[in-house]
Amino acid sequence: MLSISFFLLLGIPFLNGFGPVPFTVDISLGQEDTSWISAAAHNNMGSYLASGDFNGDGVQDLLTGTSEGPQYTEVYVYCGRRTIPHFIDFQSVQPDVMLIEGDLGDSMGYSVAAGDVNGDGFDDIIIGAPFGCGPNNDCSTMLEAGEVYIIYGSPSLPKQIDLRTQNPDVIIYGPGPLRDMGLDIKTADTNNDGIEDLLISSWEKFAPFRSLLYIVYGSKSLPPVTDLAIPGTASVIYGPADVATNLFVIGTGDFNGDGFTDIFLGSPSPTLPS
Ligand SMILES: [Ca+2]
Ligand SMILES: [Ca+2]
Ligand SMILES: [Ca+2]
Ligand SMILES: [Ca+2]
Repeated sequence: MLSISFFLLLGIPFLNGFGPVPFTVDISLGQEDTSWISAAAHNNMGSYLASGDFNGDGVQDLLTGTSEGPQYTEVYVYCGRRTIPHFIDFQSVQPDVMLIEGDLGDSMGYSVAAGDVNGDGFDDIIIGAPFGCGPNNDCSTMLEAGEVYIIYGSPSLPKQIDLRTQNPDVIIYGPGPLRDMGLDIKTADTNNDGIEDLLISSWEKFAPFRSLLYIVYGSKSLPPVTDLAIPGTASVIYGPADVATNLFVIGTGDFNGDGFTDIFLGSPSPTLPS
């Protein structure tokens, strides 16, 4: 069975943080600090990663999706700790792992992001499901509308959340069918209010085939449901009318020194979920 692995090198307190320089690590010889293997074949685990301190213990945690699960889609949160095993097989129940499950066909976990979007000091778990079918899960009218879920960080994160039966803390719906809202998600404080905002890539997969970026502003009082079909719920940046162009945030920072975070948009042309 072909599964996808990824590898983590842990910095150690020496010169550049990794060890004596120059150094050599050969993953084919198992010299990485830890490697993780996915729960099932062909589920794209590790294609998107994000990190943040979701449980507020001062140690960074890892968030990764598996957008092509055999039965449904899954997202894993690995809560960082001082001693990480050399090998983690996600096919079995693991300590320090939180499992989030979603609807079959939604490609939940195709994108993931981390950021403190409610300003409580805990990084939040942000998950894109670009093939989600909207508020009533009606794929006959809202096919590929796209959904984004937020689960607030907390010292008491549950071991498992099943989004087929449980609501996240916040859900954002795409404004209509064929949008793939949530194709890519980044976070940055773009309006300088001290709370990180959501930068969500989307499409209009109908003439003239535009790519879009939604900015949903973080807030201490985010509503549990945001429907982007309602005008005024988000800022919108439209990309060029070009079916081949994605509008992804490829970098953020204050590049003109005015104290406000700026956004670099690019078109990395990733493979769309199928
Ligand atoms: Ca942590
Ligand atoms: Ca938070
Ligand atoms: Ca903000
Ligand atoms: Ca700026």
